[in-house]
Amino acid sequence: MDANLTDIYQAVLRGDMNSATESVQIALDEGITAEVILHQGLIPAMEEVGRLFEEGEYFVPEMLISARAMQACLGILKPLLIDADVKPAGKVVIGTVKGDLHDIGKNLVAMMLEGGGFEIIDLGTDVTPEKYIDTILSEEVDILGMSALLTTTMPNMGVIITAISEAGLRDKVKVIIGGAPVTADYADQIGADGFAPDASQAVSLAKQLILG
Ligand code: B1M
Repeated sequence: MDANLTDIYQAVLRGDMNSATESVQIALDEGITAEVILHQGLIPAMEEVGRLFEEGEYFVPEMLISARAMQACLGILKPLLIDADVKPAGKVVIGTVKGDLHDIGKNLVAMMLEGGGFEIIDLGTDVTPEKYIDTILSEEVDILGMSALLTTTMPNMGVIITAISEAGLRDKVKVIIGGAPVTADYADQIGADGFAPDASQAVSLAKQLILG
């Protein structure tokens, strides 16, 4: 791995926000692209944080400070991942489902969708079915995007789809879902229109659903 990417990886792993953001800036100055920094530095670091948590070496505070470091780095990369000249492809309401506070992946998906020309309404985390319904009613939404990182909150995706169906809104929006425990089979099972394993495939999926 390039030394700059190793520095970024290590800094996120340590939860050292200042060092992580400095290393990202140095990497950019040296010509490493935002995509490479994301996929070869930041995302692998968060995967390692998850592994260390599973093994009992990291606890919630360590996960939290690593997440803060990652978010700060994403703040620097955001303008570079978004192409401002793209015409609006549609409107997406996105959120992390009720009971779930993980938002790094959701933020990344929102960022890449914005980069792909979609207008984004980000409802944040711990989003209730009512909040989704209110947004579909008040905005011309084309796509409803849901993220879940916990096996315990994943079923809330199905609850939300049932709620929008009962509100008579299911035909108004395409539903896309994702998050570490989510699968294409699960998307079929709960009646979503599609699943994406990562942020760039979420953009292709959204475009395919809207533009055909
Ligand atoms: Co938590 N956590 N966490 N955590 N956390 C996981 C998810 C876990 C797998 C760690 C582990 O055990 N290995 C585990 C879940 C186990 C399970 O359910 N089977 C876990 C746990 C247990 C918990 C707590 C319960 C811990 C506790 O309190 N005892 C707790 C729950 C809190 C809650 O939500 N109610 C908790 C808390 C936290 C923090 C707050 C400390 C922090 C989150 C901070 C934040 O998000 N602001 C945190 C973190 C950082 C993680 C890990 C380490 C990293 C998650 C992450 O950001 N990944 C995670 C371990 C892991 O995932 N390996 C873990 C990077 C991100 C870019 O990837 O989110 O997968 P991801 O998103 C990807 C794709 O999934 C996809 O695209 C993204 C970009 O490529 N995608 C979509 C995501 N959403 C999509 C939506 C789409 C399409 C694609 O369409 C709309």
